[in-house]
Amino acid sequence: MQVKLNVIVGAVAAVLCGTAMAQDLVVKIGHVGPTSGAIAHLGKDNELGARMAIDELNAKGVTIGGKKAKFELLAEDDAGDPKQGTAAAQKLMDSKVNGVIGHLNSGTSIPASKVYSDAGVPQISPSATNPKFTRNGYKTAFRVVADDVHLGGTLGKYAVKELKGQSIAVIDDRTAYGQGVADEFEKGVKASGGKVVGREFTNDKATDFTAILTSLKAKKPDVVFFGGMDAVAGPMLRQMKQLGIEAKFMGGDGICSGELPKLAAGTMGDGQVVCAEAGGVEGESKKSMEGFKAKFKEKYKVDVQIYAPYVYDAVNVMVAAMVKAGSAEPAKYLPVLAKTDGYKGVTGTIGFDGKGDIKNGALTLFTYKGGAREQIAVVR
Ligand code: ABU
Repeated sequence: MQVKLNVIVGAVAAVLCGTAMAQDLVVKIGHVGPTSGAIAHLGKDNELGARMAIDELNAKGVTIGGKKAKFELLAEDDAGDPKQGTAAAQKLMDSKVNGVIGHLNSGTSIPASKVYSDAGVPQISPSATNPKFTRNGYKTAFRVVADDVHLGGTLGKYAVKELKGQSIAVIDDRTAYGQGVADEFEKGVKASGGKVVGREFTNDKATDFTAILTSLKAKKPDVVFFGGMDAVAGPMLRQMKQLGIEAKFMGGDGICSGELPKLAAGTMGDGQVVCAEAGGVEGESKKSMEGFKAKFKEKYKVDVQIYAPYVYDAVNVMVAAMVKAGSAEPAKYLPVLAKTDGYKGVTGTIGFDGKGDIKNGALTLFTYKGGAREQIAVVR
């Protein structure tokens, strides 16, 4: 009799369990960044930020519209290349992802945003700062960082007012980000009464800057601003040292990585480099950011480069909108995501304006001492 009862209880449990499993909701989150190429260290940093968020959400257990959600990460590599970025976006659309976090670069995020918009799938970039990303009228494009108008303008003002730059040189890598942030920097310098003595450009794969640095050296710059990424900034710093250019070196978030001192091969002077992260790390968010970095290091045995915390927040903001909407269907949670306001993330408080930009975006200025990044100030 007892044996019979056990069999029945077991069978009922199995049916119930099977029913529950059948009711689980699989939520696919796409992630795209350059996990190959010169800035693969940044792309991998981003991907790990997404994995961390997904692992935690699955461990915690999240219910969306009464169903237990199981989150899956579909990670794609765009190598920082606009064409590969668009192909990766299309691949994610074919895989029917519920939302996308990425891309890392403005040059890939902007063309990919059309693909996501056409499919009606929300995209949150953790790092694309070119203003155009949210100016194409696509309701699906969001970012959790301040843009280059803020970034470049603030750094331009800082170069004149704080670093007391008298003759400022500007170089950019001709990417959507690099050229855009350098243009905004130049405007910021001029608006603050400073003088730009030279403007040169390179590209995002260049390794030899002798010609442009030699040309700028003749203009005796006391500040050199570079619009581009750390993989180019590092060798540029090395060659500045070889050519005897003692100027301060500035850049936006793209150079503000943990890897920069290694890429510059120890040629950076203490306090020589000033860069800015496109988020505000102060007060409560400083503590949560530090907590995130410690957790990240413990889990992955590597330090955060730049954007992993922004990716982590972007995933969580997207999932919070799904929970609130009671649906992971893009058309249903998109209007809720657009109304995000007051979300407390590890990078600060996140809310979106009508364009999909972060409200009250802040910047954190850093320098490097002894090969380590050191915070200078938070600017709103
Ligand atoms: N924001 C710097 C790196 C990413 C980009 O905007 O291209």
